Amino acid sequence: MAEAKQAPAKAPKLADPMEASIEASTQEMIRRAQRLQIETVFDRAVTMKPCAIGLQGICCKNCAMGPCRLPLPKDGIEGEDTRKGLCGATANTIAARNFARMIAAGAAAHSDHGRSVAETFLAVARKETNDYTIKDPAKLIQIAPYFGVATTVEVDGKTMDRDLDEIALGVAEAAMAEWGKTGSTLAYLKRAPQPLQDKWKEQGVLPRNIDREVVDIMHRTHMGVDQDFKNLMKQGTRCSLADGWGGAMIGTDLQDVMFGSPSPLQSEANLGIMKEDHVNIIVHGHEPLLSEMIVAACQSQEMIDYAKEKGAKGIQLGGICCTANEILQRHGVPPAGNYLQQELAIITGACEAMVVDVQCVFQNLANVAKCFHTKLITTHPMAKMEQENVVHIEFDEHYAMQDAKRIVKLAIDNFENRGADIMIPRHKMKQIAGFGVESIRYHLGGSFRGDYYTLNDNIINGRIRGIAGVVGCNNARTKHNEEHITIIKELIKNDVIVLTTGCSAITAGIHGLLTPESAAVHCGPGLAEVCETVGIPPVLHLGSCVDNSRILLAATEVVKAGGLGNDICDLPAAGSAPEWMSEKAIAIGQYFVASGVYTVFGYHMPVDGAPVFRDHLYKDMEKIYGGKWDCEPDPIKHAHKMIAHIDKKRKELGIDKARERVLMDMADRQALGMD
Ligand code: BF8
Repeated sequence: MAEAKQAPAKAPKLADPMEASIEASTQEMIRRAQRLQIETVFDRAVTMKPCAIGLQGICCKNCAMGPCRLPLPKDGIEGEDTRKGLCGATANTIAARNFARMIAAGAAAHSDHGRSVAETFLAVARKETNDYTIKDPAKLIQIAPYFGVATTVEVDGKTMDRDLDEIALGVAEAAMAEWGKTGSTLAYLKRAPQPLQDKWKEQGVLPRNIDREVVDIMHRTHMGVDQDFKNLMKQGTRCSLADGWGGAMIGTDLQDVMFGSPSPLQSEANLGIMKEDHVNIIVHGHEPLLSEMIVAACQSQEMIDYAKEKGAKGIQLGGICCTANEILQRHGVPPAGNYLQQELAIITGACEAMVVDVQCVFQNLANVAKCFHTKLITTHPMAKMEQENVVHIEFDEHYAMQDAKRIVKLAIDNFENRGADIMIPRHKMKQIAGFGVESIRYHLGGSFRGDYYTLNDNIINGRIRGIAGVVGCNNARTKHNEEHITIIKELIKNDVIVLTTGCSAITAGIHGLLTPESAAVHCGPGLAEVCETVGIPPVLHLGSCVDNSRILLAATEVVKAGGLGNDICDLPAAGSAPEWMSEKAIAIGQYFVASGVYTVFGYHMPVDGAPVFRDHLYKDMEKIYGGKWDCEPDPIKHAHKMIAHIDKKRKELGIDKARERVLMDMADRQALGMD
């Protein structure tokens, strides 16, 4: 019998670099990866398509009778929606259960990060570690009252400052209790504007403790429990608030107490920050407990000398993802890239070590690292990798500096193993980062009429049309960075000041939007004037994703400063996550919505297969909390939906006319006899 002819092996489909990203160094590195036959996320996004039913949120795999898939009929639904899973679960129930589970996972990720920070702070307060200290005592004193910890004592009828160590211990113990306390609700909820707190109380969504709200979702989404999409979302809301006004906010604050509150500083961003003649160490992940120590270790004379001994000119530290934002905002360490650039940092061939902890870390890093000398080091007990080339060095905060030096030394020792074929893209941009509630107060505050008076005044007089939070991930299903940049540029062109965090902030830095000079190039006349006068960029980098809590508090400060309503939902403000991909983004989106913010996601929302549930998020939420969800993949339309909302709020506040006056040119004013 003749042998069957074998069809020639098909070459795998590869990503087109120009279609995959708008960013030059990313395009260059995708090309290099393809030349070296190293597969990246961009190629996988071409060869593997997402599941259409999962994409719409209507696949239930919560029991072994399923997975039950409830596709929408091609021509839509006429009359009654009769779709059911084996148990009878409707599309609304299934989509709401899936959505709530995303919130639970996102809240768990942020809040468990917050817990690690609180545990370390407790160790500091108990003097069990010398490696961490209290760097911002003012912040400690500021937050203590929310935890019921007194900051003064009465001695002989006189009020005296209380001992800082006692305050620290009180705050640490009270903060730790937030994860499991009984009989009350979360301490930080009282930081929100009173009308918002009243709404939450009326709706019965005040979180009891952080862990309970996550467990509650896992229970009620188990087979055969909550089968009412509105009730499921009520708990989804409660859990999201336990994240934004709970675990994430505590994480941010205690990080500021231990590592210092950020203040504006200059740095750079993009893969071009790596240096050919230096030992390059990339830290990637989220919790700054280890990365803070790695920064200190890299700056130590002992390690610098050791690197020189090994033939390098020094040590270049860079970050990826939110770890990058943490060490950028406090130390000026430059980000090497955002979420979709993690593999590319290794593909330079010049990365001696990539050190990862938790969240947003690709397992494929191990496969990429195998092609080079790069040591991929996992450090967290809950985040290991199965591949054999991965080194696990478990980080213990009680021996923090010792562990950090061990890791840095490993990277330095690896310098001599670097191959000859390296390619570091030249691209990098200058940026100003490190903004926060306090620095906005400093730059845009006023001495007489309230903390955020200058900001409010400029919103009221129309120079600043409104405020937008543009945050979140990259997603390989969208063109890398394109949506972030198009939306941000469209907003600032229309005089909307942008607050940014997470990978969106790194993106803004990479594309040169985090400099004061960019205001003259990209902003409308009103925002450009304000930025030039106070010397700030039109896009303010507020940190990592847990630092979205800073946006909530900044919005609260704007409410407090007066003239723009009584609640966050009254503000001419909107939120956006243009290229979201993570469950954390859904948790963040829901706590923004429940705090009164109109929140638009790009790409898609996993609710399209359940139109009634979708309407609950896109319409009903506004009647309950003042904020609502929306989705718009087209970036220009996306920005204009946000602007339309801002204009609607300006009208409701009666300040829409002021803006028309401000944007008139001299001739218009003269025609009206105004000048
Ligand atoms: O928490 S923005 S890709 S790095 S999830 Fe992840 Fe998304 Fe980046 Fe930070 Ni946030």
